[in-house]
Amino acid sequence: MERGEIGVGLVGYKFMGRAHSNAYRQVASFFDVDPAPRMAAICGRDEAGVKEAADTLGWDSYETDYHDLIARDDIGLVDIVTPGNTHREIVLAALEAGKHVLCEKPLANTLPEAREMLAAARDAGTVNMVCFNYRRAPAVQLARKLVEEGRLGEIRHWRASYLQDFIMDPSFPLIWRLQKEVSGSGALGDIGAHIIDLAHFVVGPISEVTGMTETFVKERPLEEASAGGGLSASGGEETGEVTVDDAAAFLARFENGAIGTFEATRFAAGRRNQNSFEVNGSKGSVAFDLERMNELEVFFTEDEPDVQGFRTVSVTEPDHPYTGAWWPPGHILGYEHTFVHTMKDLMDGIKVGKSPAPTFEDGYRCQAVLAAVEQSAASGEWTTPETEGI
Ligand code: SOE
Repeated sequence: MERGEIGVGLVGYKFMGRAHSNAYRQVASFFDVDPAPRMAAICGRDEAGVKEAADTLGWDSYETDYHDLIARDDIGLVDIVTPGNTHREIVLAALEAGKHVLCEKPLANTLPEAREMLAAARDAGTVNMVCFNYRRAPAVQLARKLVEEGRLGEIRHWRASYLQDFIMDPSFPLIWRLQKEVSGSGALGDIGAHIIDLAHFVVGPISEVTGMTETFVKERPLEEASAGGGLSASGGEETGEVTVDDAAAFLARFENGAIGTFEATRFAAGRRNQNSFEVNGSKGSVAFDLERMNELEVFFTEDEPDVQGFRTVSVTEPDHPYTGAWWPPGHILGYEHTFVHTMKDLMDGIKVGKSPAPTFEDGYRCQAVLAAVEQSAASGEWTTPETEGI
């Protein structure tokens, strides 16, 4: 049967642009999606850069102004992978134009922006989704299944950390991720958002938080200075203030009575991208580690005493979500597959006109926790995430 297709316009072409482009290229080859994505145009302000990206990443054309991309009748889905300070304007324009929208995480730089974007998405009635890709690692899906089926019993603990180390060197330049007006926050909103979304996915809503943030390196070379360009009048290298957190840690209470600990840092020497969590329940535990993303550690109190202990489930059997579309058991998947799975579910959502989770409402819930952690870090008080507008 001839399957339909939907024109995709991707705004942004760096790291997430490459990950999303790869997913659009792959999804229809491995999943029976209808519509299938047609890679109509990629957009970026630097013409040389976006032209090269179009050529190397497989896009039919390119645009240098997102307004032109959104105005195109051959584009039905707009995907936003730009820095957080542009999410709101691009999403609102795409929704206004009646497009389906996928937005990278976190949804916005502030809670009011996220609330406005959620309301606009509801008014638009098109499909909306936030790219919290780690939900779609098969082992994360299994963790949620075990919790949802009650096989871990009453959930008592959620324990998560997302550890990176790429900015530990004080000479690392003041990139956009370290400027609050562009990125909204630092490790908290970038990688902390992932473990908040995973907590919502696996355990459920968070009712209150208390947290702290820290900025270890407070001044960094400006990017041009770092590239050997600008020098200050005094002959010293030009520097700028880091206006975001380098690390965040917070406690949480969940609505279901569980308690949570969260840590997000870019100063965990040796941890390149370690996103991990553990859930402890009255009947067992599960533990996930992105560095071993095809495995889930499980423990069940009901196992016979002589064989009780954590064991490793290889989550590659065909009856897990997504795995059967790829390779035989034991042939493992990678980081990029979580984006292909995201696009598969997005295409399925567009087919039936239903926004696949995580939707903009999930994105708003995450933004509310981020805002509550920042508020708590400033006040030293337990803080309840805002739910107005949900
Ligand atoms: C940088 O911290 C980053 O690219 C995040 O922005 C992504 O969401 C994460 O998947 C990998 O690291």
